[in-house]
Amino acid sequence: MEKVYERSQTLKKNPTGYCPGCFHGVAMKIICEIIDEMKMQDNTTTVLPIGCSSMGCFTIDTDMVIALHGRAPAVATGIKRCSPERLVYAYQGDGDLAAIGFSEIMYAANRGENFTVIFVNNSIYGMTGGQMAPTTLVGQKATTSQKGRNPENKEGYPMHMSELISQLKAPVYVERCALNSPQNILKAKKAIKKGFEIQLSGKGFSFIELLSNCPTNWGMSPEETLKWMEENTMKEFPIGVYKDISEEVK
Ligand SMILES: Cc1ncc(C[n+]2csc(CCOP(=O)(O)OP(=O)(O)O)c2C)c(N)n1
Ligand code: SF4
Ligand SMILES: [Mg+2]
Repeated sequence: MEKVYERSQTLKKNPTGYCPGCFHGVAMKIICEIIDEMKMQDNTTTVLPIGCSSMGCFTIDTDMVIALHGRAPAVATGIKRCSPERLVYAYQGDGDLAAIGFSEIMYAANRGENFTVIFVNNSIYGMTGGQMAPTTLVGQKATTSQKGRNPENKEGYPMHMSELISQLKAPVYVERCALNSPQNILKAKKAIKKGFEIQLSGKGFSFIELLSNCPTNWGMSPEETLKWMEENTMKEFPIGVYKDISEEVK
């Protein structure tokens, strides 16, 4: 049999709203491929947040809700509890999830809600023009920290969401992946699919962090972001499985 590389059915035919070289488009493409492979297009609800993620409404062709800033886990909780047979996932940026929505994500994870969160960490507020996020690296420049994030200036340190969530008892599966190379994109695809499968077998909360880029607000070409991610982001945020109790949970 001949293998054909086709456009995913769940991927809308519109141009995306993303800047050239932005990995939001890559993340959404692999999510759409997984939904196709699992034959779940008609039974999936995507919960988008505020941020560049919200432009997923031009890209992902499933049922969809755009939640208020940070509130995607609360909205996903309601949808999943009312429709337990649906595949429900929240797709959130780092400003959305780790700043304004910190409480929502921690409590949804701690309750062990049976849905999946895909956390796109580009270490900056992309949509609003490059302000410092909780995940901004020490020394990384942002419009609100023009000399670079400085903990000595009471700007704090990067927050590690996968590590924090994996300390809780209820979450079943927590993995951090990166979108900076074809190998890592394939690993990310495997991780998201595993999270979705855990959810569909009723086992509980899964959280997949995707290290991403923002060429526009990092002030780099897409190629330069690849090197920068490898030398900086991935050193601060090591990729790997932080928790997996999916074999033990009934
Ligand atoms: C209640 C509220 N506060 C602030 C904003 C402004 N705002 C829109 S997007 C955003 C940050 C998004 O950053 P992130 O979640 O990292 O997403 P990215 O765009 O980087 O993917 C902010 C602060 C808003 N829309 N609503
Ligand atoms: S502003 Fe950044 S995160 Fe948003 S679409 Fe452009 S490159 Fe992507
Ligand atoms: Mg961001």
